[in-house]
Amino acid sequence: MKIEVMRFIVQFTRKLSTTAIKQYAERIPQPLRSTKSKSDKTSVQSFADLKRVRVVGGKGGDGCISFLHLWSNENAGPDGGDGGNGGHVIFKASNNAKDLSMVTSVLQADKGEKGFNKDCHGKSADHNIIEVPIGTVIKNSNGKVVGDLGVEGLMFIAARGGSGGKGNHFFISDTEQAPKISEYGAEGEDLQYTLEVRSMAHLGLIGFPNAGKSTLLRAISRARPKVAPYPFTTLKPYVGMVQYDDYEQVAVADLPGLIPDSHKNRGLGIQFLQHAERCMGLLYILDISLDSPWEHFSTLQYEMGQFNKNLLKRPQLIIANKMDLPEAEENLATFRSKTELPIIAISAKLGINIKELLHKIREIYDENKESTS
Ligand SMILES: Nc1nc2c(ncn2[C@@H]2O[C@H](COP(=O)(O)OP(=O)(O)OP(=O)(O)O)[C@@H](O)[C@H]2O)c(=O)[nH]1
Ligand SMILES: [Mg+2]
Repeated sequence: MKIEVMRFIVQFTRKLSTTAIKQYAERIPQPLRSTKSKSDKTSVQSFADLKRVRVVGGKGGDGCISFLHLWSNENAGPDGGDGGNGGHVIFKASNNAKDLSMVTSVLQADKGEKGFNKDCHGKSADHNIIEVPIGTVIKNSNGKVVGDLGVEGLMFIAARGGSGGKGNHFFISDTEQAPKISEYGAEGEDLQYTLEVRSMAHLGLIGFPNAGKSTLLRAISRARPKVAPYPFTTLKPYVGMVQYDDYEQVAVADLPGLIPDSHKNRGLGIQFLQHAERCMGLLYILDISLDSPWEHFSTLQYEMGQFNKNLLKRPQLIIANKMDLPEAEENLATFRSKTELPIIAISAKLGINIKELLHKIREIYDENKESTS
């Protein structure tokens, strides 16, 4: 009897644990509110995804001219040491770097030390290794891609340092026993590159100025882009992280506003559209309280398509913002009747329906994360 009871208990707990695991695997990840409050620092950092840099390799150290004099031998021969090599400038893909904001526009490596007497060679300079985000593409001054740092630890030598000059001991020959010549160290390379981060965020917010992109990013993450009731408040991209309770994080980018003819470089133009290209999916955000928001949506799509047809094939979601305003309900109903695409109605300012939006964002992320990794 006792054994039967035991067997029943074991079977019951086993069944319970498998259902618990199954339930956990099937459950929808819940978005989390950050436990940390927003930073109270005055400076707000934008996301630098493009940078033009000049790189200069270190100069090699000069060789030394010297003759050894000993008490027993006045002319003990030349003993000038070689100069050390100049350092290289190297870009290295690293998980520590999230964007290019820490990369300065001129990057220089140290000079090699000069040679000394008694055959002492100068010290070679250390290389200047600059950490850049994984997925940085390096283009030379002609716009040709010369490096693609897609894997952690991968390096690209951007500018070689000059080699150190030879000291006069090097020039001893049968005919010349006391050469009074040495080499200067070579100059390092001096080149220009453009660095581009291939992927900026998982999802990018696309919309006209004042649609509420920055307000939404502030509502869903700890990012602090400026919000103001005038157009073009945001001129640089900002990235915020949305956290979920299964430890996944989705990066959402607030991009500068788009206007008709952006693809012809009007407004912030091409530069803006390049930011959009670096996002896996696009969130079209519309001010639904304005007249005919469906026309705004088709203008946004037209601009994206004119710039790059592939952008239209990316995963997308329409967000109808400012649902708290009077005309919103009516406009939304008309918009829904005109399109079959899913529309999520929210109010970024009052925080209405944000949870549903975050679930939808997670769905898009889960469906497409393989394509980005
Ligand atoms: N009533 C209402 N106002 C909103 C809502 N969301 C944003 N706003 C207001 O709309 C104005 C513009 O918001 P922003 O977030 O700066 O808009 P943006 O799209 O980032 O604009 P740019 O950076 O200029 O492209 C601000 O005054 C916000 O307070 C909303 O859901 N309801
Ligand atoms: Mg903004």
